[in-house]
Amino acid sequence: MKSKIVILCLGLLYGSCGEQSIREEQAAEEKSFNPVPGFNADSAYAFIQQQVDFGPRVPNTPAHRETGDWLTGKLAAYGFSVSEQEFTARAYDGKELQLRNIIGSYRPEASKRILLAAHWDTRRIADKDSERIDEPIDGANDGGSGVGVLLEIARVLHTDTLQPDVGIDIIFFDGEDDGEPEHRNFRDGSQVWWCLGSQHWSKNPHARGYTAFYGILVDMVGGKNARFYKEGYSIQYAKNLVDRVWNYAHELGYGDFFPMRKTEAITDDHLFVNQDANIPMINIIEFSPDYGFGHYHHTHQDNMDLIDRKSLEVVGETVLFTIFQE
Ligand code: AHN
Ligand code: ZN
Repeated sequence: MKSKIVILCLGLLYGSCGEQSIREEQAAEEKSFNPVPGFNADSAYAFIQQQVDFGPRVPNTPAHRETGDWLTGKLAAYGFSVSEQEFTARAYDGKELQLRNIIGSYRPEASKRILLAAHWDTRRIADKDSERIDEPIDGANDGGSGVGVLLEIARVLHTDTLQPDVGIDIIFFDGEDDGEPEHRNFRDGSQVWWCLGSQHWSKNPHARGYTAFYGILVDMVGGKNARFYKEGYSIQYAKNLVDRVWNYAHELGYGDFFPMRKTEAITDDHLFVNQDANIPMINIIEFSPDYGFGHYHHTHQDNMDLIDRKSLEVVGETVLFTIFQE
């Protein structure tokens, strides 16, 4: 058992005296947490910059292939056992996409496992922009940020002497962001065209009988002044985990970023992991109950100017904290 950090909440003790003080001392909340290594937001930021520098990570392009090779190399360099899932999937417009899920396992022998995931592909169109709507976006936040945070967690696990008591799997899902365009007549509602990589993996996991204790998906976690509300499917499938993670964020002083408020259910990779792989998975995503996705969403404003190290830090530290408490 590793040593614990004890935070004694002194607030309740102030003003106590006489015979009351013993009862109040007992009532004082004593919280004990495992120590957690530091998360370097500059490093996470640099991982996003490197992805953006490859160019838009649109399936069937050289930038997509090169980024995929780079991601497998990074996970391997950080001591993860890497497996890849290559497959073709059809897009809403009939296009055949060559897709690639990238899975890294840390301490593959550990039976209790936590799954961390993000999508690594970016959208081939800027359909919510007013100009250059047929051109692909940088996807610094939508695609880049989740991967950046998880690569930094991988680096920390490799580098730090503090180690979690669980095995960690990191999955970079492909083909999340090629769903049907907005404001174009689109009829075929027979299937979900988003999340093609997680739909494939959830029905065909990389290892027979693979399961995890739970999962955390991160999507659009680098935007300046981002707010992460309790997303609908996360509450439906893994309410206790949502509450635990949000409470941890508040313990860490990041309450402003993690409001104790629900937002609607978002079709994202975690839905298929919950439904088809039967692993309870939550989504940390920027989606407001008041105005929905951020102004930058699926526009050319989703570039490095949007990315704020503070948002990366609050999410990275909260996720690291969570896995170190297991
Ligand atoms: C919907 O727009 C309903 N789902 C896609 C979620 C998403 C897009 N995440 C990132 N880009
Ligand atoms: Zn998107």
